[in-house]
Amino acid sequence: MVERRGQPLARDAMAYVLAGGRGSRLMELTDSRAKPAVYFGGKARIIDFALSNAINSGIRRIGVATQYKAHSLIRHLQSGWNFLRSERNESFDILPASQRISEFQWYEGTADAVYQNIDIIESRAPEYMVILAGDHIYKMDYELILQQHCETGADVTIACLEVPRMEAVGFGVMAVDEQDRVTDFVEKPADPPSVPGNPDIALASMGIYVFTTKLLFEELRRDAETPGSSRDFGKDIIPYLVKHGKAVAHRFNDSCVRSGLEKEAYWRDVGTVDAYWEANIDLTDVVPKLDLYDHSWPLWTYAEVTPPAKFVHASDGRRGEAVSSLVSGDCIISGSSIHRSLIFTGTRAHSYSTLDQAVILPRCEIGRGARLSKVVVDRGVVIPDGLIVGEDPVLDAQRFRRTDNGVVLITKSMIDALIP
Ligand code: ADQ
Ligand code: ADP
Repeated sequence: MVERRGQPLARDAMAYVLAGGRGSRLMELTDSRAKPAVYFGGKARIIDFALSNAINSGIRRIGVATQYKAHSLIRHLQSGWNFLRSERNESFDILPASQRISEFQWYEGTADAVYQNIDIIESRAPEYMVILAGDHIYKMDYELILQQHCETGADVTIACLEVPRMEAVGFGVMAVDEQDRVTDFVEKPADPPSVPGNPDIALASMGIYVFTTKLLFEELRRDAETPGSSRDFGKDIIPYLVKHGKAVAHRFNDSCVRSGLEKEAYWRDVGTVDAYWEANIDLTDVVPKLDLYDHSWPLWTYAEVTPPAKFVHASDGRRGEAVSSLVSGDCIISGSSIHRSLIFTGTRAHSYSTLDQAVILPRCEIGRGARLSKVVVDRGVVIPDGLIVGEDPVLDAQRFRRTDNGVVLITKSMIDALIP
């Protein structure tokens, strides 16, 4: 860890997690839950990464703004994240849309998701606000961005990533001077500007912003009175401050490595079925880029109390085994062969089934003799005996959701449709 100077600023900060977006490119995986509530890494949900970063950074006041299909997310937050205590000047606020300023109005944009809860934030009295997205996989020490924010006297400090220039079309992209002061900011440009000296790299906003609370509230109130504003950080608040105030870039690639959290900076959006599948399967590498076993930066989540995973022979002696795989509690792998896969809590895999590069969400059943490869199987799916997926692309695409990269997403309703 980096040596901290003086009092940690994290104790004066509130982390405010924007968790209202659907994440529609995850297709049927977000039919019934918001993207931050999607399962990830064998045990956790996507939002646990931002929340664990906040706790590990020393932040003890947290707000989560929810909107789209929030039930599963809220249940998870209430079960796992309710340990912060007001008696210790800590807080955990779940802030669904349509509750505050107007009874009927949803959050218009990300800035509105903060604006509508100004009174609740005020009651928690943080000096700094760390605005976060709830849908990214990464480790970050927010103390470092808070320190930089105070040292530079910026109005807003924006965490940024170096990305290949043409991948930057989906981000807010910034230009900076030698002191990393942001001189220009364009939200989702068709032709992203590159960094000086490297035409192939652009500086992309991670959607992580640090403000003093006072200035943030002033900006949100100004924006709320600006006709035509979409009430969004990326589209409205940040471009305004780049033009009329002082915005500074915080370089994640440097700070992630400098803080000792990863050997090489790691950040994933997992916004598509392919990216989601790949980031999960990457965890089965012998030395994965994302280390979930680092006790100095634990990934906290709500996990059911379960019996251990169990591996047994089938009655005729066929081995039940898993290699290069992550298998959670309450799984029984009986005479089934599992390779390079992630099996979440509570799955039963029956004899003569094989799983290869499979992401199996909680409480599934893999029928006898089923053969699945390159799949994502949604929670609670019962795979029929003998089902084969990953060998006939045309058939897979007819029956399930198959991506261009050949990853097959299987949900309950797709399995139901197979039964005549
Ligand atoms: P996007 O990811 O496109 O760009 P957006 O869809 O607004 O921005 O989502 C940002 C976060 O806010 C997500 O975590 C989402 O779940 C949440 N969210 C979206 N709408 C919400 C609402 N109405 N209420 C509550 N939460 C909501 C943003 C920035 C870019 C930046 C990328 C980095 O605008 O500049 O590059 O994030 O991923
Ligand atoms: P198959 O793989 O042939 O379908 P089963 O699913 O019936 O086999 O289970 C095989 C083995 O898994 C059982 O003999 C037992 O050892 C173990 N098992 C199954 N269910 C349970 C359970 N509820 N608790 C503990 N062990 C179980």
